[in-house]
Amino acid sequence: MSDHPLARLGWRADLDTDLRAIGDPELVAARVIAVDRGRAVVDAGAGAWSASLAGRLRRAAALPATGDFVAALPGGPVRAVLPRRGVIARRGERGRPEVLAANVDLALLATSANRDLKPRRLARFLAVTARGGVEAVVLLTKADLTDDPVALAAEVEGGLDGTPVVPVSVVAGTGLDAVRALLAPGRAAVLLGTSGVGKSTLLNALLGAERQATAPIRSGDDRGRHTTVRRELVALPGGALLIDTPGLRLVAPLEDRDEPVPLLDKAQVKRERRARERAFHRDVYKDMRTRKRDREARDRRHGL
Ligand SMILES: Nc1nc2c(ncn2[C@@H]2O[C@H](COP(=O)(O)OP(=O)(O)O)[C@@H](O)[C@H]2O)c(=O)[nH]1
Ligand SMILES: [Mg+2]
Repeated sequence: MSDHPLARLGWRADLDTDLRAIGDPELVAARVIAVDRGRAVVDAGAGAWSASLAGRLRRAAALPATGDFVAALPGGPVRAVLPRRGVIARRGERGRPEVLAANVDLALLATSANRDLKPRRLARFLAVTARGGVEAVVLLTKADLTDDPVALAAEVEGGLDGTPVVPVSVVAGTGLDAVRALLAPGRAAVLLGTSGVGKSTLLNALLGAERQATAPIRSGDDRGRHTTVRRELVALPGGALLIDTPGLRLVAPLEDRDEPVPLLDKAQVKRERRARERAFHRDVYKDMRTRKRDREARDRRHGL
């Protein structure tokens, strides 16, 4: 790992350029650990502070999300959000994208083996991850509550078009190594799934500490109680980063006609525009060459 102060929190070297491009030497890079009522808890590598947000960041799409890399004054406000790679965004009010987590490499879609298992909900989560450019793995949690979790996992996987399904039980201590194997130092994963499926319990198990509050699900309707109230990024002992989230019962993927997910990556937009222009010019030249060939063939036919 590099000796960048944010290396432990997953800093990407390509962001150095974006930070410098802002042109303010007083700004430092920091990572958003959590978002709290219009403020962001950020860490530049030496401990977290609660930062206010520069005015122009308060618009929904530009609002820093957990996992964002930002430019901030040390101990002070967040001035800019750096380009994102891999986002979890849902369709908010009036079809506007709401970013829930940014710079995530992997989404762990938790669905419990008892009564939470709903293929349509999984499909919606998978639409969200696909749109955000995030790889996904389904975790079949509370595997101890079913007789044959491996068969159930295989059955779910069969309906999923290539997304792996991993059975895991914190109670029985099974599948945890398989989950650890999906995580890598400096890479961020996000736990998604409805409330009560065991996300925080899993995070605590991976952390080896009772950090996140967990709560028994309500008897009767099997739903969780939203014990986890904010999206929070936690560093695990192996160096991987994991974002716990509250339940997302009504997650709606963005649709084609919605505003694009705010990746804020101007370089990417520019690259795509250049590629389109090049393709256009290629077509123009191809057209010119074809016409020239046709003209020459015609001239030859006419013996010129
Ligand atoms: N049987 C069983 N229960 C679990 C397991 N993991 C979590 N739970 C229980 O499920 C309930 C909800 O867990 P929690 O982690 O708060 O769910 P979250 O809302 O997704 O974060 C708690 O009562 C946990 O003890 C598991 O592997 N097996
Ligand atoms: Mg929770």
